[in-house]
Amino acid sequence: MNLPRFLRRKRLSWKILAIIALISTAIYVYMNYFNSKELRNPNVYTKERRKRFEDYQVSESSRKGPGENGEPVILEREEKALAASLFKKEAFNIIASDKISLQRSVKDVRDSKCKDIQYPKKLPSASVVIIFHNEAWSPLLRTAHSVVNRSPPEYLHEVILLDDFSDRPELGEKLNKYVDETWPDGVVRIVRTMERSGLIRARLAGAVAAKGDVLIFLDSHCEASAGWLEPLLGRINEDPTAMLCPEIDLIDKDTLQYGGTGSYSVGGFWWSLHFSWRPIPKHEKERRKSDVDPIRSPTMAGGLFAVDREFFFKIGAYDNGMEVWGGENLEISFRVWMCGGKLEFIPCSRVGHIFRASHPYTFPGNKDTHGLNSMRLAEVWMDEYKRLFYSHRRDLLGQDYGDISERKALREKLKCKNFKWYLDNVYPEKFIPDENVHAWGMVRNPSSNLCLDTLGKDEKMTFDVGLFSCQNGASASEVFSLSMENELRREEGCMAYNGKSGGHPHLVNCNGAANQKWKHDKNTGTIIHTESGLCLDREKVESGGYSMVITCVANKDSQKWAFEHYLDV
Ligand code: LR7
Ligand code: MN
Repeated sequence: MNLPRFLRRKRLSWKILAIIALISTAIYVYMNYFNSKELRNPNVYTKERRKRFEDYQVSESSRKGPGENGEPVILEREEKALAASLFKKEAFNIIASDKISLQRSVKDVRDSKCKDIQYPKKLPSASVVIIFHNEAWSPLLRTAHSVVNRSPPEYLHEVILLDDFSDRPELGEKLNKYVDETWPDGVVRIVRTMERSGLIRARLAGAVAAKGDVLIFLDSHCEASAGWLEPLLGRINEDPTAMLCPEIDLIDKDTLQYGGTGSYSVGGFWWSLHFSWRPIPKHEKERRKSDVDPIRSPTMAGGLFAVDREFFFKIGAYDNGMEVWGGENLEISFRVWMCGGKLEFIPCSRVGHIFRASHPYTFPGNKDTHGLNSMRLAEVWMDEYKRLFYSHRRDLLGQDYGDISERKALREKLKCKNFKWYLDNVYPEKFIPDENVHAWGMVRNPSSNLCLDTLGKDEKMTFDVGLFSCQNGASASEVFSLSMENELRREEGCMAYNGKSGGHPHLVNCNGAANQKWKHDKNTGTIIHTESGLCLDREKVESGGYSMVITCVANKDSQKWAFEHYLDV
Protein backbone atom coordinates (compact mmCIF):
# COMPACT_ATOMS: atom_id res chain seq x y z
CA MET A 1 0.00 0.00 0.00
CA ASN A 2 1.07 3.49 -0.70
CA LEU A 3 0.49 5.13 2.71
CA PRO A 4 2.50 8.21 3.72
CA ARG A 5 5.61 7.26 5.67
CA PHE A 6 4.54 8.53 9.08
CA LEU A 7 1.37 6.43 9.02
CA ARG A 8 3.38 3.33 8.44
CA ARG A 9 5.27 3.87 11.65
CA LYS A 10 4.58 1.95 14.81
CA ARG A 11 2.94 4.57 17.01
CA LEU A 12 0.28 5.39 14.49
CA SER A 13 -2.71 5.15 16.86
CA TRP A 14 -1.22 7.69 19.27
CA LYS A 15 -0.88 10.24 16.56
CA ILE A 16 -4.44 9.87 15.39
CA LEU A 17 -5.69 10.27 18.94
CA ALA A 18 -3.60 13.38 19.43
CA ILE A 19 -5.01 14.94 16.25
CA ILE A 20 -8.58 14.16 17.32
CA ALA A 21 -7.97 15.68 20.75
CA LEU A 22 -6.53 18.83 19.20
CA ILE A 23 -9.47 19.29 16.85
CA SER A 24 -12.03 18.74 19.65
CA THR A 25 -10.32 21.27 21.87
CA ALA A 26 -10.36 23.80 19.07
CA ILE A 27 -14.08 23.25 18.47
CA TYR A 28 -14.82 23.52 22.20
CA VAL A 29 -12.86 26.75 22.55
CA TYR A 30 -14.54 28.19 19.46
CA MET A 31 -18.06 27.33 20.63
CA ASN A 32 -17.52 28.75 24.10
CA TYR A 33 -15.58 31.89 23.47
CA PHE A 34 -16.43 33.04 19.98
CA ASN A 35 -19.89 31.80 19.32
CA SER A 36 -21.61 31.57 22.70
CA LYS A 37 -24.57 33.81 21.74
CA GLU A 38 -25.70 31.25 19.19
CA LEU A 39 -25.83 28.27 21.53
CA ARG A 40 -29.29 27.23 22.61
CA ASN A 41 -28.50 26.57 26.23
CA PRO A 42 -25.06 27.94 26.73
CA ASN A 43 -25.01 28.32 30.51
CA VAL A 44 -22.10 30.60 29.86
CA TYR A 45 -21.94 33.58 32.11
CA THR A 46 -19.20 35.74 33.41
CA LYS A 47 -17.78 35.66 36.90
CA GLU A 48 -18.62 39.35 37.19
CA ARG A 49 -22.29 38.62 36.60
CA ARG A 50 -22.29 35.94 39.25
CA LYS A 51 -20.60 38.27 41.70
CA ARG A 52 -22.99 41.12 40.97
CA PHE A 53 -25.92 38.77 41.54
CA GLU A 54 -24.53 37.55 44.85
CA ASP A 55 -23.67 41.06 46.01
CA TYR A 56 -27.23 42.18 45.33
CA GLN A 57 -28.70 39.38 47.42
CA VAL A 58 -26.40 40.28 50.30
CA SER A 59 -27.11 44.02 50.15
CA GLU A 60 -30.85 43.68 49.68
CA SER A 61 -31.87 43.48 53.31
CA SER A 62 -29.94 46.62 54.32
CA ARG A 63 -31.17 48.96 51.57
CA LYS A 64 -32.67 52.24 52.79
CA GLY A 65 -34.87 54.73 50.97
CA PRO A 66 -38.42 55.37 49.75
CA GLY A 67 -40.30 52.24 48.81
CA GLU A 68 -37.56 49.84 49.96
CA ASN A 69 -38.73 46.47 51.16
CA GLY A 70 -41.81 47.11 49.05
CA GLU A 71 -43.11 49.71 51.51
CA PRO A 72 -45.64 52.30 50.31
CA VAL A 73 -44.38 55.74 49.32
CA ILE A 74 -45.95 58.68 51.11
CA LEU A 75 -45.87 61.92 49.13
CA GLU A 76 -45.60 65.51 50.37
CA ARG A 77 -48.44 67.84 49.62
CA GLU A 78 -47.00 69.44 46.41
CA GLU A 79 -45.88 66.08 45.13
CA LYS A 80 -49.37 64.77 45.65
CA ALA A 81 -50.82 67.52 43.49
CA LEU A 82 -48.28 66.83 40.77
CA ALA A 83 -48.96 63.10 40.94
CA ALA A 84 -52.69 63.74 40.64
CA SER A 85 -52.16 65.90 37.54
CA LEU A 86 -50.08 63.16 35.90
CA PHE A 87 -52.42 60.36 36.87
CA LYS A 88 -54.55 60.86 33.80
CA LYS A 89 -51.63 60.31 31.44
CA GLU A 90 -49.93 57.44 33.29
CA ALA A 91 -52.90 55.80 35.05
CA PHE A 92 -50.70 55.26 38.11
CA ASN A 93 -48.62 57.34 40.52
CA ILE A 94 -45.53 58.13 38.48
CA ILE A 95 -44.16 60.56 41.09
CA ALA A 96 -44.09 57.85 43.74
CA SER A 97 -42.48 55.45 41.28
CA ASP A 98 -39.78 57.97 40.34
CA LYS A 99 -38.82 58.38 44.00
CA ILE A 100 -38.09 54.68 44.42
CA SER A 101 -34.73 53.19 43.51
CA LEU A 102 -34.78 51.23 40.26
CA GLN A 103 -33.24 48.40 42.24
CA ARG A 104 -35.43 48.52 45.32
CA SER A 105 -35.85 45.52 47.58
CA VAL A 106 -39.23 43.83 48.02
CA LYS A 107 -40.49 41.60 50.77
CA ASP A 108 -40.09 37.89 50.35
CA VAL A 109 -43.74 36.90 50.46
CA ARG A 110 -43.37 33.24 49.54
CA ASP A 111 -44.69 30.37 51.56
CA SER A 112 -41.77 29.27 53.76
CA LYS A 113 -41.95 25.78 52.22
CA CYS A 114 -40.76 27.26 48.93
CA LYS A 115 -37.26 27.68 50.28
CA ASP A 116 -36.92 23.97 50.94
CA ILE A 117 -37.55 22.92 47.37
CA GLN A 118 -34.44 21.64 45.61
CA TYR A 119 -34.17 22.25 41.87
CA PRO A 120 -31.74 20.44 39.59
CA LYS A 121 -28.50 22.31 39.10
CA LYS A 122 -28.83 22.21 35.37
CA LEU A 123 -31.95 23.96 34.23
CA PRO A 124 -33.05 25.32 30.86
CA SER A 125 -32.06 28.93 30.23
CA ALA A 126 -34.55 31.77 30.05
CA SER A 127 -35.13 34.68 27.70
CA VAL A 128 -37.23 37.24 29.53
CA VAL A 129 -39.23 39.35 27.07
CA ILE A 130 -40.54 42.66 28.42
CA ILE A 131 -42.83 44.31 25.88
CA PHE A 132 -43.69 48.00 26.12
CA HIS A 133 -45.37 50.82 24.31
CA ASN A 134 -44.65 54.25 25.81
CA GLU A 135 -44.09 52.85 29.27
CA ALA A 136 -42.84 55.35 31.83
CA TRP A 137 -39.09 55.19 32.51
CA SER A 138 -39.00 54.10 36.14
CA PRO A 139 -41.42 51.14 36.03
CA LEU A 140 -39.84 49.87 32.80
CA LEU A 141 -36.31 49.89 34.15
CA ARG A 142 -37.36 48.64 37.55
CA THR A 143 -38.83 45.62 35.75
CA ALA A 144 -35.53 44.96 33.95
CA HIS A 145 -33.39 45.47 37.07
CA SER A 146 -35.59 43.22 39.18
CA VAL A 147 -35.17 40.42 36.64
CA VAL A 148 -31.39 40.75 36.39
CA ASN A 149 -30.94 41.20 40.15
CA ARG A 150 -33.05 38.22 41.12
CA SER A 151 -32.24 35.68 38.40
CA PRO A 152 -29.18 33.45 38.89
CA PRO A 153 -27.04 34.40 35.88
CA GLU A 154 -26.47 30.80 34.86
CA TYR A 155 -30.19 30.54 34.05
CA LEU A 156 -30.74 33.96 32.54
CA HIS A 157 -29.82 33.86 28.90
CA GLU A 158 -30.99 37.40 28.20
CA VAL A 159 -33.56 40.09 28.86
CA ILE A 160 -35.17 41.55 25.76
CA LEU A 161 -36.74 44.98 26.07
CA LEU A 162 -39.18 44.82 23.18
CA ASP A 163 -40.13 48.36 22.26
CA ASP A 164 -43.42 48.43 20.39
CA PHE A 165 -42.79 51.66 18.48
CA SER A 166 -42.82 54.05 21.45
CA ASP A 167 -42.47 57.74 20.76
CA ARG A 168 -41.59 59.05 24.21
CA PRO A 169 -38.22 60.74 23.66
CA GLU A 170 -36.47 59.14 26.63
CA LEU A 171 -37.20 55.66 25.29
CA GLY A 172 -34.93 56.27 22.27
CA GLU A 173 -31.22 57.14 22.51
CA LYS A 174 -31.33 57.70 26.24
CA LEU A 175 -32.62 54.17 26.81
CA ASN A 176 -29.98 52.70 24.46
CA LYS A 177 -27.27 54.46 26.41
CA TYR A 178 -28.65 53.45 29.79
CA VAL A 179 -28.86 49.79 28.79
CA ASP A 180 -25.33 49.75 27.28
CA GLU A 181 -23.81 51.39 30.32
CA THR A 182 -25.72 49.45 32.95
CA TRP A 183 -25.33 46.01 31.42
CA PRO A 184 -22.12 46.15 29.37
CA ASP A 185 -22.10 42.35 29.09
CA GLY A 186 -25.20 42.60 26.88
CA VAL A 187 -27.51 40.55 29.10
CA VAL A 188 -30.20 43.17 28.51
CA ARG A 189 -30.82 44.19 24.93
CA ILE A 190 -33.38 46.30 23.12
CA VAL A 191 -35.36 45.14 20.10
CA ARG A 192 -37.68 47.61 18.38
CA THR A 193 -40.66 47.04 16.08
CA MET A 194 -40.87 49.14 12.92
CA GLU A 195 -44.52 50.01 13.40
CA ARG A 196 -47.07 49.92 16.20
CA SER A 197 -47.73 46.20 16.51
CA GLY A 198 -49.95 45.88 19.54
CA LEU A 199 -49.03 43.67 22.45
CA ILE A 200 -49.73 40.40 20.67
CA ARG A 201 -47.45 40.94 17.70
CA ALA A 202 -44.92 42.64 20.00
CA ARG A 203 -44.68 39.45 22.04
CA LEU A 204 -44.31 37.46 18.82
CA ALA A 205 -41.43 39.68 17.76
CA GLY A 206 -39.81 39.13 21.15
CA ALA A 207 -40.26 35.38 20.91
CA VAL A 208 -38.64 35.33 17.47
CA ALA A 209 -35.66 37.34 18.69
CA ALA A 210 -35.18 35.24 21.83
CA LYS A 211 -32.54 32.51 22.00
CA GLY A 212 -33.05 30.92 25.40
CA ASP A 213 -34.75 27.56 25.95
CA VAL A 214 -37.67 29.12 27.80
CA LEU A 215 -39.58 32.30 27.01
CA ILE A 216 -40.81 34.36 29.92
CA PHE A 217 -43.08 37.27 29.09
CA LEU A 218 -43.61 40.18 31.45
CA ASP A 219 -45.51 43.46 31.27
CA SER A 220 -43.30 46.53 31.51
CA HIS A 221 -44.41 47.51 35.04
CA CYS A 222 -43.52 44.41 37.04
CA GLU A 223 -41.08 43.46 39.78
CA ALA A 224 -39.74 39.93 39.93
CA SER A 225 -39.23 38.89 43.52
CA ALA A 226 -36.84 36.56 45.33
CA GLY A 227 -36.44 33.10 43.82
CA TRP A 228 -39.00 33.74 41.10
CA LEU A 229 -37.12 32.03 38.28
CA GLU A 230 -36.09 28.57 39.45
CA PRO A 231 -39.63 27.25 40.12
CA LEU A 232 -40.65 28.16 36.57
CA LEU A 233 -37.60 26.61 34.93
CA GLY A 234 -37.75 23.60 37.23
CA ARG A 235 -41.31 22.82 36.23
CA ILE A 236 -40.69 23.28 32.49
CA ASN A 237 -37.66 21.05 32.86
CA GLU A 238 -40.02 18.36 34.20
CA ASP A 239 -42.72 18.98 31.65
CA PRO A 240 -42.11 21.18 28.60
CA THR A 241 -45.81 21.15 27.71
CA ALA A 242 -46.70 23.08 30.86
CA MET A 243 -47.31 26.78 30.34
CA LEU A 244 -46.75 28.54 33.65
CA CYS A 245 -47.81 31.72 35.39
CA PRO A 246 -46.13 33.11 38.45
CA GLU A 247 -48.44 34.19 41.26
CA ILE A 248 -49.11 37.83 40.51
CA ASP A 249 -48.61 40.17 43.46
CA LEU A 250 -50.23 43.53 43.57
CA ILE A 251 -48.12 46.67 43.27
CA ASP A 252 -50.42 49.46 44.35
CA LYS A 253 -50.97 52.06 41.63
CA ASP A 254 -51.11 54.91 44.17
CA THR A 255 -48.38 54.07 46.68
CA LEU A 256 -46.30 51.50 44.74
CA GLN A 257 -46.51 49.25 47.79
CA TYR A 258 -45.55 45.69 46.92
CA GLY A 259 -48.50 43.84 48.40
CA GLY A 260 -47.48 40.25 48.69
CA THR A 261 -50.97 38.96 48.90
CA GLY A 262 -50.76 36.66 45.87
CA SER A 263 -54.30 35.48 45.88
CA TYR A 264 -53.87 31.79 45.15
CA SER A 265 -56.80 31.98 42.81
CA VAL A 266 -57.16 30.49 39.39
CA GLY A 267 -58.24 32.08 36.14
CA GLY A 268 -61.69 31.77 34.64
CA PHE A 269 -63.63 33.76 32.11
CA TRP A 270 -66.96 35.45 31.60
CA TRP A 271 -68.97 34.48 28.54
CA SER A 272 -68.37 38.05 27.42
CA LEU A 273 -64.76 36.79 27.11
CA HIS A 274 -63.26 38.86 29.84
CA PHE A 275 -60.83 37.24 32.21
CA SER A 276 -61.91 36.56 35.81
CA TRP A 277 -60.26 35.41 39.02
CA ARG A 278 -61.93 32.64 40.97
CA PRO A 279 -61.17 30.53 44.02
CA ILE A 280 -59.28 27.29 43.49
CA PRO A 281 -62.00 24.70 42.87
CA LYS A 282 -62.48 21.76 45.21
CA HIS A 283 -61.35 19.12 42.71
CA GLU A 284 -58.05 20.95 42.23
CA LYS A 285 -57.50 21.38 45.97
CA GLU A 286 -57.97 17.65 46.34
CA ARG A 287 -55.62 16.81 43.49
CA ARG A 288 -52.71 18.80 44.94
CA LYS A 289 -50.64 17.27 47.67
CA SER A 290 -49.02 20.44 49.00
CA ASP A 291 -49.64 24.20 49.08
CA VAL A 292 -46.61 24.73 46.92
CA ASP A 293 -47.61 22.33 44.13
CA PRO A 294 -48.54 23.82 40.74
CA ILE A 295 -52.20 24.86 40.49
CA ARG A 296 -53.99 23.93 37.28
CA SER A 297 -55.92 26.86 35.89
CA PRO A 298 -58.44 27.03 33.05
CA THR A 299 -57.11 30.42 31.91
CA MET A 300 -54.42 32.99 32.53
CA ALA A 301 -54.50 36.77 32.90
CA GLY A 302 -52.19 37.09 29.93
CA GLY A 303 -49.15 39.19 30.70
CA LEU A 304 -46.86 37.11 32.85
CA PHE A 305 -46.01 33.57 31.81
CA ALA A 306 -43.24 31.12 31.03
CA VAL A 307 -43.24 28.56 28.24
CA ASP A 308 -40.78 26.26 26.55
CA ARG A 309 -39.74 28.14 23.41
CA GLU A 310 -40.17 25.21 21.05
CA PHE A 311 -43.51 24.27 22.55
CA PHE A 312 -44.73 27.86 22.25
CA PHE A 313 -44.15 27.83 18.50
CA LYS A 314 -45.34 24.26 18.07
CA ILE A 315 -48.78 25.06 19.42
CA GLY A 316 -49.17 28.18 17.31
CA ALA A 317 -47.51 31.02 19.29
CA TYR A 318 -50.14 33.75 18.97
CA ASP A 319 -52.78 34.78 16.45
CA ASN A 320 -50.96 37.56 14.60
CA GLY A 321 -54.27 38.92 13.34
CA MET A 322 -55.04 40.24 16.82
CA GLU A 323 -54.59 43.94 17.42
CA VAL A 324 -53.32 46.11 20.30
CA TRP A 325 -54.90 44.65 23.46
CA GLY A 326 -57.26 41.93 24.63
CA GLY A 327 -58.40 38.40 23.88
CA GLU A 328 -55.00 36.79 23.37
CA ASN A 329 -54.97 35.62 26.99
CA LEU A 330 -58.09 33.46 26.62
CA GLU A 331 -57.05 32.35 23.14
CA ILE A 332 -53.73 30.96 24.34
CA SER A 333 -55.38 29.46 27.44
CA PHE A 334 -58.05 27.54 25.51
CA ARG A 335 -55.51 26.51 22.91
CA VAL A 336 -52.87 25.19 25.26
CA TRP A 337 -55.40 22.93 27.00
CA MET A 338 -57.21 21.85 23.85
CA CYS A 339 -54.00 21.09 21.94
CA GLY A 340 -52.20 18.88 24.41
CA GLY A 341 -50.57 21.21 26.94
CA LYS A 342 -51.56 22.48 30.36
CA LEU A 343 -51.70 25.75 32.19
CA GLU A 344 -50.48 26.08 35.76
CA PHE A 345 -49.88 28.74 38.38
CA ILE A 346 -46.67 28.29 40.33
CA PRO A 347 -47.11 29.40 43.95
CA CYS A 348 -43.38 29.73 44.68
CA SER A 349 -42.75 32.10 41.79
CA ARG A 350 -43.91 35.61 42.61
CA VAL A 351 -43.95 38.66 40.37
CA GLY A 352 -45.57 42.00 41.18
CA HIS A 353 -47.59 43.96 38.63
CA ILE A 354 -48.90 47.52 38.74
CA PHE A 355 -52.62 47.26 38.08
CA ARG A 356 -53.30 50.54 36.34
CA ALA A 357 -56.54 52.47 36.28
CA SER A 358 -56.82 52.63 32.46
CA HIS A 359 -54.77 52.21 29.30
CA PRO A 360 -52.10 54.92 29.12
CA TYR A 361 -51.80 54.53 25.35
CA THR A 362 -53.84 55.01 22.20
CA PHE A 363 -55.87 52.46 20.28
CA PRO A 364 -55.16 53.30 16.63
CA GLY A 365 -58.40 53.77 14.71
CA ASN A 366 -60.32 53.66 18.00
CA LYS A 367 -61.14 50.03 17.34
CA ASP A 368 -62.73 47.80 19.96
CA THR A 369 -59.73 45.48 19.80
CA HIS A 370 -60.92 43.33 22.69
CA GLY A 371 -64.20 42.72 20.86
CA LEU A 372 -62.65 41.93 17.47
CA ASN A 373 -59.85 39.79 18.94
CA SER A 374 -62.42 37.89 20.97
CA MET A 375 -64.48 37.26 17.83
CA ARG A 376 -61.42 35.68 16.23
CA LEU A 377 -60.89 33.41 19.19
CA ALA A 378 -64.57 32.51 19.52
CA GLU A 379 -64.78 31.63 15.83
CA VAL A 380 -61.66 29.46 15.89
CA TRP A 381 -61.85 27.75 19.28
CA MET A 382 -65.31 27.83 20.84
CA ASP A 383 -67.43 25.81 18.42
CA GLU A 384 -71.16 26.14 19.18
CA TYR A 385 -70.40 27.84 22.51
CA LYS A 386 -69.58 31.03 20.66
CA ARG A 387 -73.31 31.67 20.85
CA LEU A 388 -72.85 32.59 24.50
CA PHE A 389 -70.23 35.18 23.64
CA TYR A 390 -72.42 36.73 20.96
CA SER A 391 -75.39 36.82 23.30
CA HIS A 392 -73.35 39.37 25.27
CA ARG A 393 -71.97 41.09 22.21
CA ARG A 394 -74.78 41.24 19.68
CA ASP A 395 -73.29 44.53 18.53
CA LEU A 396 -70.36 42.59 17.06
CA LEU A 397 -72.44 40.34 14.81
CA GLY A 398 -71.54 40.97 11.18
CA GLN A 399 -68.37 42.90 11.97
CA ASP A 400 -65.22 42.10 10.02
CA TYR A 401 -62.77 40.18 12.17
CA GLY A 402 -60.38 39.42 9.31
CA ASP A 403 -59.05 36.15 7.95
CA ILE A 404 -58.89 33.24 10.40
CA SER A 405 -58.21 30.42 7.94
CA GLU A 406 -54.63 29.93 9.17
CA ARG A 407 -55.78 29.55 12.75
CA LYS A 408 -58.45 27.07 11.76
CA ALA A 409 -55.84 25.11 9.81
CA LEU A 410 -53.63 25.13 12.89
CA ARG A 411 -56.41 23.61 14.98
CA GLU A 412 -56.80 20.89 12.35
CA LYS A 413 -53.09 20.22 12.08
CA LEU A 414 -52.61 19.90 15.82
CA LYS A 415 -55.74 17.73 16.11
CA CYS A 416 -56.92 19.76 19.06
CA LYS A 417 -59.83 18.65 21.21
CA ASN A 418 -63.10 20.57 21.02
CA PHE A 419 -64.42 23.26 23.31
CA LYS A 420 -66.89 20.94 24.97
CA TRP A 421 -63.98 18.75 26.04
CA TYR A 422 -62.32 21.83 27.52
CA LEU A 423 -65.46 22.75 29.47
CA ASP A 424 -66.05 19.20 30.69
CA ASN A 425 -62.48 18.42 31.69
CA VAL A 426 -60.68 21.65 32.42
CA TYR A 427 -63.44 23.92 33.69
CA PRO A 428 -66.26 21.61 34.82
CA GLU A 429 -67.58 24.19 37.29
CA LYS A 430 -68.21 26.72 34.53
CA PHE A 431 -71.93 27.47 34.42
CA ILE A 432 -73.46 27.16 30.98
CA PRO A 433 -76.68 29.21 31.08
CA ASP A 434 -78.59 27.24 28.47
CA GLU A 435 -77.45 23.65 29.03
CA ASN A 436 -78.42 21.26 31.76
CA VAL A 437 -80.89 23.70 33.35
CA HIS A 438 -84.66 23.55 33.87
CA ALA A 439 -85.29 26.76 32.00
CA TRP A 440 -83.47 29.86 30.78
CA GLY A 441 -83.76 33.16 28.95
CA MET A 442 -85.99 36.11 29.77
CA VAL A 443 -88.10 35.78 32.90
CA ARG A 444 -91.22 37.67 31.85
CA ASN A 445 -94.23 38.84 33.73
CA PRO A 446 -96.78 38.58 30.89
CA SER A 447 -99.36 41.05 32.20
CA SER A 448 -96.85 43.91 32.34
CA ASN A 449 -94.30 42.69 29.79
CA LEU A 450 -91.62 43.44 32.37
CA CYS A 451 -88.62 41.13 32.67
CA LEU A 452 -86.06 40.43 35.37
CA ASP A 453 -83.04 42.52 34.51
CA THR A 454 -79.64 43.24 36.08
CA LEU A 455 -80.03 46.80 34.76
CA GLY A 456 -76.39 46.63 33.69
CA LYS A 457 -75.03 46.42 37.22
CA ASP A 458 -71.51 45.09 37.81
CA GLU A 459 -72.06 41.44 38.61
CA LYS A 460 -68.99 41.19 40.79
CA MET A 461 -70.97 43.29 43.30
CA THR A 462 -74.15 42.59 45.23
CA PHE A 463 -77.20 44.48 43.96
CA ASP A 464 -80.98 44.31 43.91
CA VAL A 465 -82.43 42.59 40.86
CA GLY A 466 -84.42 44.97 38.68
CA LEU A 467 -87.28 44.88 36.23
CA PHE A 468 -87.25 46.37 32.78
CA SER A 469 -89.39 46.17 29.68
CA CYS A 470 -88.62 42.87 27.95
CA GLN A 471 -85.99 43.25 25.25
CA ASN A 472 -86.82 40.00 23.47
CA GLY A 473 -83.33 38.56 23.54
CA ALA A 474 -81.60 41.79 22.63
CA SER A 475 -80.11 42.24 26.06
CA ALA A 476 -77.90 39.77 27.91
CA SER A 477 -78.84 41.51 31.14
CA GLU A 478 -82.24 39.74 30.98
CA VAL A 479 -80.90 36.20 30.68
CA PHE A 480 -81.50 34.14 33.83
CA SER A 481 -81.42 30.38 34.29
CA LEU A 482 -83.33 28.08 36.60
CA SER A 483 -80.53 25.68 37.44
CA MET A 484 -80.77 22.01 38.35
CA GLU A 485 -80.05 23.11 41.94
CA ASN A 486 -83.11 25.39 41.70
CA GLU A 487 -81.16 28.59 41.71
CA LEU A 488 -82.34 31.59 39.77
CA ARG A 489 -79.01 32.56 38.43
CA ARG A 490 -76.66 34.32 36.07
CA GLU A 491 -73.07 33.23 35.33
CA GLU A 492 -71.78 33.61 38.87
CA GLY A 493 -74.55 35.40 40.72
CA CYS A 494 -77.64 33.85 42.28
CA MET A 495 -80.85 35.54 43.30
CA ALA A 496 -81.00 35.48 47.10
CA TYR A 497 -83.62 36.72 49.49
CA ASN A 498 -83.41 37.15 53.24
CA GLY A 499 -85.60 40.10 54.20
CA LYS A 500 -89.15 40.20 55.38
CA SER A 501 -92.12 40.13 53.05
CA GLY A 502 -91.95 43.12 50.72
CA GLY A 503 -88.16 43.21 50.33
CA HIS A 504 -86.15 42.96 47.14
CA PRO A 505 -84.25 39.87 46.04
CA HIS A 506 -80.59 40.59 45.32
CA LEU A 507 -77.87 39.00 43.25
CA VAL A 508 -74.88 37.57 45.15
CA ASN A 509 -72.25 34.96 44.41
CA CYS A 510 -73.85 31.54 44.17
CA ASN A 511 -72.99 29.45 47.22
CA GLY A 512 -75.71 26.82 47.41
CA ALA A 513 -77.30 28.40 50.51
CA ALA A 514 -80.97 27.83 51.30
CA ASN A 515 -81.83 31.49 50.72
CA GLN A 516 -80.80 31.07 47.08
CA LYS A 517 -83.36 28.39 46.18
CA TRP A 518 -86.54 29.01 44.22
CA LYS A 519 -89.32 26.83 42.92
CA HIS A 520 -91.05 27.60 39.65
CA ASP A 521 -94.37 26.16 38.57
CA LYS A 522 -94.68 26.41 34.83
CA ASN A 523 -98.47 26.04 34.93
CA THR A 524 -99.41 28.59 37.55
CA GLY A 525 -96.38 30.77 36.73
CA THR A 526 -95.35 31.25 40.35
CA ILE A 527 -91.73 31.58 41.46
CA ILE A 528 -91.63 30.73 45.15
CA HIS A 529 -88.68 31.44 47.43
CA THR A 530 -88.41 28.03 49.09
CA GLU A 531 -86.99 29.11 52.42
CA SER A 532 -89.60 31.80 53.16
CA GLY A 533 -92.47 30.40 51.09
CA LEU A 534 -93.06 33.89 49.62
CA CYS A 535 -93.67 34.74 45.97
CA LEU A 536 -91.75 36.81 43.44
CA ASP A 537 -93.95 39.75 42.53
CA ARG A 538 -93.74 42.84 40.35
CA GLU A 539 -96.33 44.79 42.24
CA LYS A 540 -96.13 48.59 42.37
CA VAL A 541 -93.00 48.76 40.31
CA GLU A 542 -92.47 50.81 37.23
CA SER A 543 -90.10 49.87 34.47
CA GLY A 544 -86.55 50.23 35.79
CA GLY A 545 -87.64 49.38 39.33
CA TYR A 546 -87.10 46.27 41.38
CA SER A 547 -88.89 43.00 41.80
CA MET A 548 -90.23 42.11 45.22
CA VAL A 549 -90.91 39.07 47.31
CA ILE A 550 -94.30 39.10 49.07
CA THR A 551 -97.04 36.82 50.36
CA CYS A 552 -98.37 34.48 47.68
CA VAL A 553 -101.89 35.10 46.40
CA ALA A 554 -103.41 32.48 44.08
CA ASN A 555 -103.80 33.46 40.46
CA LYS A 556 -102.44 36.96 40.90
CA ASP A 557 -101.17 38.47 37.62
CA SER A 558 -98.21 40.24 39.21
CA GLN A 559 -96.95 36.88 40.54
CA LYS A 560 -96.98 35.06 37.19
CA TRP A 561 -93.72 34.49 35.37
CA ALA A 562 -92.70 32.63 32.25
CA PHE A 563 -89.22 31.65 31.15
CA GLU A 564 -88.36 32.15 27.52
CA HIS A 565 -87.15 28.54 27.10
CA TYR A 566 -88.03 25.38 29.02
CA LEU A 567 -85.66 22.40 28.68
CA ASP A 568 -87.70 19.99 30.81
CA VAL A 569 -91.20 20.10 32.17
O1 LR7 B 1 -49.94 48.32 21.67
C1 LR7 B 1 -49.44 47.93 22.71
N1 LR7 B 1 -48.16 47.46 22.70
C2 LR7 B 1 -47.54 47.01 23.82
O2 LR7 B 1 -46.37 46.60 23.77
C3 LR7 B 1 -50.15 47.91 23.93
C4 LR7 B 1 -49.52 47.45 25.07
N2 LR7 B 1 -48.22 47.04 25.03
C5 LR7 B 1 -47.57 46.54 26.24
C6 LR7 B 1 -47.70 47.42 27.46
O3 LR7 B 1 -46.70 48.42 27.50
C7 LR7 B 1 -47.60 46.41 28.59
O4 LR7 B 1 -46.28 46.14 28.95
O5 LR7 B 1 -48.23 45.35 26.60
C8 LR7 B 1 -48.20 45.16 27.98
C9 LR7 B 1 -49.62 44.86 28.49
O6 LR7 B 1 -50.42 46.00 28.44
P1 LR7 B 1 -51.19 46.55 29.73
O7 LR7 B 1 -50.28 46.57 30.88
O8 LR7 B 1 -51.85 47.82 29.35
O9 LR7 B 1 -52.25 45.40 29.92
P2 LR7 B 1 -53.04 44.98 31.29
O10 LR7 B 1 -52.07 44.68 32.34
O11 LR7 B 1 -54.07 45.99 31.53
O12 LR7 B 1 -53.78 43.68 30.76
C10 LR7 B 1 -53.73 42.26 30.87
O13 LR7 B 1 -54.47 41.76 29.75
C11 LR7 B 1 -53.91 42.04 28.50
C12 LR7 B 1 -54.87 41.46 27.48
O14 LR7 B 1 -54.49 41.73 26.20
C13 LR7 B 1 -52.51 41.48 28.36
O15 LR7 B 1 -52.50 40.08 28.31
C14 LR7 B 1 -51.67 41.99 29.53
O16 LR7 B 1 -50.38 41.45 29.44
C15 LR7 B 1 -52.36 41.60 30.80
N3 LR7 B 1 -51.61 41.88 32.01
C16 LR7 B 1 -51.46 40.91 32.94
O17 LR7 B 1 -51.83 39.78 32.81
C17 LR7 B 1 -50.77 41.32 34.21
C18 LR7 B 1 -51.52 40.80 35.38
C19 LR7 B 1 -52.91 41.36 35.36
C20 LR7 B 1 -53.87 40.58 36.01
C21 LR7 B 1 -54.75 40.01 36.55
MN1 MN C 1 -50.08 45.45 32.70
